[in-house]
Amino acid sequence: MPLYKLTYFDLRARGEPIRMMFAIGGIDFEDNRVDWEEWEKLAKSTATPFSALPMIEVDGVKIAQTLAILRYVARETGYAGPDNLTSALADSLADQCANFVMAFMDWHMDALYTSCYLPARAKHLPFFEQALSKSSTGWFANTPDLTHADVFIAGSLEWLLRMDPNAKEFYDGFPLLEAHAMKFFAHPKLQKHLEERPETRY
Ligand SMILES: N[C@@H](CCC(=O)N[C@@H](CS)C(=O)NCC(=O)O)C(=O)O
Repeated sequence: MPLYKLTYFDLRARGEPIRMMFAIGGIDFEDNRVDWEEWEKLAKSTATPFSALPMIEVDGVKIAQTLAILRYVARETGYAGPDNLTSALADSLADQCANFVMAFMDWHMDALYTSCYLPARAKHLPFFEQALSKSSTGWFANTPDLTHADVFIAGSLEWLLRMDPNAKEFYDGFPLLEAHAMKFFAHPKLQKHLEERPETRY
C-alpha cells in the first residue's frame, strides 16, 4: 500500500472531508498540519502544485484540489460508487456543494452574511434536500453505503455550521438534510476518527 501524506492547516474546513474519507476507507495517512508561518514559506516555493491546500502526496506524486483528492481516496477505498453513472451522480452533488463552499467563503472572508451567505444558502440547500428525496437509502447517490458526495456535503456543512451564528436554524425546512448529517456522523467506520480528531476553530 502506498504512503499517503495529507498537508493542510490545523483546521477541519477543506481538509476534514479528506481525513474522514481516509478514516472510513480504513487507510492510515500522515496528517501534516501546517501553521501560517510554515504556509507562507510553502506558498512562496514550488512545494504545492497550485499554491493552495489541501494537497496529498502519494509515492512522491503531489495532488491538489479537494475534490480531486477526495475522489481519488474514494476510488482507492471502494467508496466512489458502484458504477460510472452513480459516480457521476455523486460527483455532480459534490461539485455543486463546492460551489456552495465558494459562496459561503465570500461571506466568511468579507462578512457578507445577509447579502451573500443567506441567498447562497437559500439557493443551494433545496438542491441537496431534493437529491435526498430521490434516495431510498438516505445517501446522496442512492447507494447502499455512502460515497464521497456524502462525505463532502456532510463535512462542508459541519464546517459551515461552526461559523454560522444562526446555526440552530440552519436545518429549518430541510429535514432530510438534517437526517443525513445525523446518519453520516453515526457511520460506524467514522467513530474512532471523530473521537480522536483535534478540536479546531472550524
Ligand atoms: N479549489 C481549491 C481551493 C483551495 C483553497 O483555496 N485553499 C485555501 C485553504 S481552504 C488556501 O490554501 N488558502 C491559503 C492561501 O490561498 O494562501 C480546493 O478545493 O482545494
